Amino acid sequence: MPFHCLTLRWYAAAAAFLLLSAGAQAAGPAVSGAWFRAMPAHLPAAGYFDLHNGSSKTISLVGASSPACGMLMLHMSSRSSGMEHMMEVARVDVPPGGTVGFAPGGYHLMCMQPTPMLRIGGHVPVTLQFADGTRLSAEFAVRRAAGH
Ligand SMILES: [Cu+2]
Repeated sequence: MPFHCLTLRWYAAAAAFLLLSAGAQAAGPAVSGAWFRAMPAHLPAAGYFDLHNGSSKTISLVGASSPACGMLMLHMSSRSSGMEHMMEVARVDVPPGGTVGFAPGGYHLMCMQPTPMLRIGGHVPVTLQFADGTRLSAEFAVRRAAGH
């Protein structure tokens, strides 16, 4: 009986360790609801998504790239005197366990020179770069300006 008990205990410890490992892998940055608003005539297209930080440290988004965009910038929209302005931002911080929404009127990605890959109804890959060197790839749906 002692041997049997020890064996069971070992299996329980191994199972707990495997669960912890799987949890650690999933606890990085995560992207959801990602899409580009395609504009006519290859005008710059804004990209929207939710960025979740599943880790216990603040993460900082510092850049993005996509083969569907000549250049992909981090932008912030703001309103002043009735006009919407956009400016480039160097980094967007997401607190531990938090989510930052990239949405119309606020943070967004800006696809400066859309290539023919950016087709309405399709998907394009985007790579997000973080300050700690982490990279995260995500698929962005491409929708017409109305958002569907
Ligand atoms: Cu913009």
